Amino acid sequence: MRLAGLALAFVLGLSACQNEPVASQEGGDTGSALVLGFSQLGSESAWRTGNTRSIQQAAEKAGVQLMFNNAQQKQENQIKAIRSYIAYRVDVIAFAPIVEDGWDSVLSEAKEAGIPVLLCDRMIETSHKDLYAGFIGSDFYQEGIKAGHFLLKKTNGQIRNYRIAELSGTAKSSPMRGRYEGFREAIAGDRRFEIVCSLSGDFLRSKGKQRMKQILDSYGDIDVLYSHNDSMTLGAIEAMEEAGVVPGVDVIVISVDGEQGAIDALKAGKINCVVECTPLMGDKVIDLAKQLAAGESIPEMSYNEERVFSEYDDLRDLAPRGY
Ligand code: GZL
Repeated sequence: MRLAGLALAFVLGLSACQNEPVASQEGGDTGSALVLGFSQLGSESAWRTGNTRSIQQAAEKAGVQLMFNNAQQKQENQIKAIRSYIAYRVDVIAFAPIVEDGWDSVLSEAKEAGIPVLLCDRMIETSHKDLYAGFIGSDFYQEGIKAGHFLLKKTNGQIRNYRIAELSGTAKSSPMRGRYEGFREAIAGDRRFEIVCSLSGDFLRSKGKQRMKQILDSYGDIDVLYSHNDSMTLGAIEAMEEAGVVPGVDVIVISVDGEQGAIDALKAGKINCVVECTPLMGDKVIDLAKQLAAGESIPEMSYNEERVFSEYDDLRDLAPRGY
């Protein structure tokens, strides 16, 4: 049956370069192995490549046949990949939705095909909660709250104004929205703070650098940078240093993810706070997929345990981050 499904997938006109699902296990009898179709949104950051590695390694370890597709930051590629997994009749579909909207149609097709769907990393907006079985990832709103709470701690007792620049993540994505809203909630009512600009860096290091240059050129003195991910932060640090601005000293720098590069910058005093958002959820994804394949229900929302790293911590013994 699956071979026919695969042939159908090719008839659907999937271009081999972008959307052909790639089975991560060579040969062998896959009759017994759980087949998981995974649509990854891209490879835009160290976080994302760490997330992909975690899922692939967990599948390998568990003997799960993983069909994997990198959508290269395009929703239409994710939708094509999900349709190919439906045609192939995988046991479970999992994906990291690049944006919140536009999934109802393809997820209705998965439901009609009787294939359970697991949301990984990012959330979707839908009025039809029955279109997915559950979510595994982070609470982005709490990440924003944690970033704001650090800023309150860092500036405690200071009677002065603070001009804040924000580098936001991919527009219309759930991490961007949660981090945006949570941060504002945490500092609401404190009249010392003014968010003077919020520019999208799309979670990309190159755009983070470009936007920081724009901010330094166009918005005058900045006292705080709040950046939605470490990749953009590391780009922004380059821009600050090229402009003679000392990150972590002239500008309070608050970032999210916890990738090794950012922790190294934190230890070097160039970042003041890194809110952890772990990509290393592969084992949980595989466990949840196995439960779904066995016909079991799973929690609607499963959240990863995460912490905050800051200049107030002794990080000398912190284990390598793995992403
Ligand atoms: C958050 C994840 C975000 C990371 C970025 O769970 O979706 O996408 O914060 C990544 O680094 O690009």
